[in-house]
Amino acid sequence: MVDSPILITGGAGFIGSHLADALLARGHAVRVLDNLSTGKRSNLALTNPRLELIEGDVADAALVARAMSGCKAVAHLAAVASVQASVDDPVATHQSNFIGTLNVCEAMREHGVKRVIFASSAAVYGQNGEGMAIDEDTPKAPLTPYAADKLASEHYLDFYRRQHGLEPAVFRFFNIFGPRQDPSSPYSGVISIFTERAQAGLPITVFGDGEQTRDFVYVGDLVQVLVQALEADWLEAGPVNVGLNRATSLKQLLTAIGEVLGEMPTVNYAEARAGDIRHSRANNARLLLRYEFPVATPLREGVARLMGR
Ligand code: NAD
Ligand code: UD2
Repeated sequence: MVDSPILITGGAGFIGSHLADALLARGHAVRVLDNLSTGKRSNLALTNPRLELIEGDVADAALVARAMSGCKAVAHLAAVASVQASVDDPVATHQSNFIGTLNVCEAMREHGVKRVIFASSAAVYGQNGEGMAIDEDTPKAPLTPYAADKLASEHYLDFYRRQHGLEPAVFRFFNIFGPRQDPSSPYSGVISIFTERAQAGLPITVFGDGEQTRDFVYVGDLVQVLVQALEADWLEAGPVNVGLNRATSLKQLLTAIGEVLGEMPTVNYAEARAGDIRHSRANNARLLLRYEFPVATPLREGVARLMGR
């Protein structure tokens, strides 16, 4: 019998490629649809015959339908993950970040595929709940095209759930980090930027006083949850925050990097970024109720793995 693959849109990217590795290790066949805009072939185990890469765009409805054919489930992770890119070009990023979701929903309907994981973001809360543990019922305040596209995608997935029986598992990721996260833009994840610069002996710029906090989740821990959501017999509706309910300041992050390197990196302080959120932390009660969350990888260990130590 031919094994039905799990489709991962954006599977050549940071999170998607770790999910592909985990699914292959569990014996699933995997099909990746990715336009390689930020994703890379080298992130994928392409010599594995159970892995297939389709190079193309989720904005192309016909291609998404072809990629969906014969799949047993979908992880829809493809998006322009840079908020700044959505601010600079809302029309172009809308094609990936919203039309892509709609195309996935329609293709699922056409091919009778039910289960879909969706990578939403803490960005849907905007600055609401700042300084508190943000739960899923916190009022939404999408402040950028990126956040608006994520929230609209969530609503459309819920429409397809009610109308067409789709089984969406919507996750609002807080700050995910780990190997393969692209450090090349000034708006890349702070951990990828800091570790890359520290390893190259370059100075690090902290915007603000370094006391701002984030809820950092190691990518391997996130992926264990995504795998459960793909394999579960039954899913409860409603979005789930993915965070540790743990606040880590940039200063604590720098200390962890210094410990792994054996010396403190050189740090410059600059003006805080306009609109920067000071504290972001997830109430993760729903995550812990619905999924078996692993013992969280400690920041220092995650940073060490990222730096290949
Ligand atoms: P990433 O840029 O590494 O991955 C995104 C992937 O999607 C890339 O491989 C890219 O080439 C692909 N892609 C982009 N537009 C596409 C298109 N139109 N058609 C096909 N493929 C396309 O980023 P990531 O951090 O792995 O993000 C994965 C998902 O998680 C994204 O949806 C992102 O918005 C979401 N997310 C990430 C974080 C985080 O902390 N990294 C936080 C919240 C949400
Ligand atoms: C995350 C998302 C962003 C958006 C936002 C919504 C990532 C990479 N960013 O932004 O897309 O969803 O959440 O809340 O997932 N910083 C420095 N120096 C640097 C880079 C960053 O000091 O070189 C600071 C930055 O000003 C911020 C903190 O580090 O205070 C974290 O920055 P980030 O971009 O990694 O994450 P965040 O939560 O601001």
